[in-house]
Amino acid sequence: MRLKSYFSGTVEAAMDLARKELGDEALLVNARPATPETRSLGAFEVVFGLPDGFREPPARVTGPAAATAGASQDRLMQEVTELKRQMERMGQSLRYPRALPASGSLESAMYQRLMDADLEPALAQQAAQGTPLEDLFETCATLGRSATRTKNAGVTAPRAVVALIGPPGAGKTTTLIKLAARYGLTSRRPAQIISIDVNRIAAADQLRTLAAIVGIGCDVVETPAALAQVIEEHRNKDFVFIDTPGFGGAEMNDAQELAALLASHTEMDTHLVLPASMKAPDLARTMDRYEMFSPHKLIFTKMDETESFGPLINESSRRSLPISFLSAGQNIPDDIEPASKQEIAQRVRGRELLSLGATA
Ligand SMILES: Nc1nc2c(ncn2[C@@H]2O[C@H](COP(=O)(O)OP(=O)(O)OP(=O)(O)O)[C@@H](O)[C@H]2O)c(=O)[nH]1
Ligand SMILES: [Mg+2]
Repeated sequence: MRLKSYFSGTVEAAMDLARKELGDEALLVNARPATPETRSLGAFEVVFGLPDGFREPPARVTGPAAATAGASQDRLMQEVTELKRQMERMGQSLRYPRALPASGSLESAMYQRLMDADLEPALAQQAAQGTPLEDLFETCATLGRSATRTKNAGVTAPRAVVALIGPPGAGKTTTLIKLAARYGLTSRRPAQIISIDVNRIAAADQLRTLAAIVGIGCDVVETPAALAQVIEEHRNKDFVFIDTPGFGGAEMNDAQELAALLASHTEMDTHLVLPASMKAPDLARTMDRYEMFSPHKLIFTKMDETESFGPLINESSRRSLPISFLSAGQNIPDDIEPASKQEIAQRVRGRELLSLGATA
């Protein structure tokens, strides 16, 4: 089966366009708001699957297609990633192939509300048709890989080696201190903070100062090899928290060595820290970039700076990664909470929908 997209100002208009050109044989696999890259073609995109052997009219070369000819390798990579994402969405849509809910129905109101929360159309459709949002994603509010243990004073206890990774300014350092204070200090079990944030002296200073305030030791290392060694030196610590630098889109080459170490370390519990306030397509792209670290869990920060929480579920579902913690403010150590399915689902559904459901 091949895919073909149609763009227009409304989903209905895009569908009309597609049906006129393709007839009834083509299968609707997705309908969604256009991405920033394709928005110039229309506010909505519908994607149709064309059966093998389907003959379509000669393609018209439009703006983006023409632009692609001169695109850089980076741009090409982005397009491949976007295509991959579309294929994943198509897979979801094919598993739930019902048409969009009829307008005016409660189902349609729910669908619209969930779309407004930036939930993926395929997930919004499932939820509007009765699948609880809670069944569409995972949470796991734990620190450490459960198999890892440490021995202190003859007592064997679970050991947590936790690394926070994520884009610049996501809130990694602040979140790390909150977790160290909340889980390391209050349990009175030995903890250590390690920073591999060497390029920016000020960043290491920020962490050292915060670590001193919460009363936890802090080492600063310069290379991934040194990091591995210091983790080993602290093998008697119950908690090791590792802060890493934020790598921007153009800096991912610099991240490779660190990514390889974290991905291969058997004790490592790597949490990808992402701002909930990031635009949905940027969030998806950032997650794709950080795949090389093989993260185990997702932490969403800046929950206080957005009202659209659908992307939390989109990304957890798309990558099959559980959400571990949520941060909703700058206060250390208070503004952090273990992620709960009910809480996240309620935020995505919103209040109006709850009352709408209650009156139905
Ligand atoms: N509103 C809000 N601000 C936050 C939250 N978490 C962190 N911040 C703020 O975001 C800014 C960046 O936080 P950092 O912890 O330094 O971010 P980082 O990911 O370590 O940044 P780099 O090390 O530069 O990559 C700081 O001003 C934090 O106070 C949150 O949940 N809500
Ligand atoms: Mg930092």
